[in-house]
Amino acid sequence: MTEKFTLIFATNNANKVQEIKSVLGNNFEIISLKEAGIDIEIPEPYDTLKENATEKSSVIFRLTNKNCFSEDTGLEVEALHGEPGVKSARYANEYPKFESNIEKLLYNLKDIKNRNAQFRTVISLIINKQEYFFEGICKGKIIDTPKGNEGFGYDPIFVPDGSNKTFAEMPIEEKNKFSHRKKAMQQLILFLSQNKTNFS
Ligand code: ITT
Repeated sequence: MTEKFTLIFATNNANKVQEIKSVLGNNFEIISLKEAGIDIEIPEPYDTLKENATEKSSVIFRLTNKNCFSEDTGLEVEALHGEPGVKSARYANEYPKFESNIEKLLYNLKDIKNRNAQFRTVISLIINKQEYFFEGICKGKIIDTPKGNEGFGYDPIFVPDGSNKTFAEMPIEEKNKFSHRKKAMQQLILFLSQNKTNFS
């Protein structure tokens, strides 16, 4: 790995691309599906983050034959037995809309005192035709009223442990101090750095 190492990021979520690009060092380059000129909606039919991540990376690997990765993320709420979890994007209905997902979650948590939750990200990396997984978890609490305009998804109602602000009240650099996505990505970067002689 002498030059910049390039990976396609199999996602249609522009916020994820922005966050992941913000944690990359100089040795890596990420190309989003949009930047690669790939316009495809990949179904996420499985019951686990890991299987859905595999589905997204495998579809793009079959299409491009290039090294790539994807990630699937869920918000797991303790009092709701891990829901919305793998269904986070389409919790309220089939058509993902952040506001209605938040509304449904807050409704389901009405009068419930236990507000513990965690974001969990699973990355599937396909490199030299082999698949590797990386995971990142961020624990925190769900608040009653959305706060902040940054970020996406459930960010306005999630306060990570160690902060008194929601993710939506933080610029990306601050979210990265806590973020599930950053933790998973750091592992991927470490793995690539440690194995660089094996990959091209
Ligand atoms: P791709 O599958 O194209 O990557 P997606 O938005 O469908 O993008 P997921 O399947 O991983 O992504 O869906 C996870 C949903 O969970 C996402 O739509 C958000 O609502 C929420 N989510 C994921 N990461 C989040 C984060 O860092 N902060 C807040 N909400 C998040």
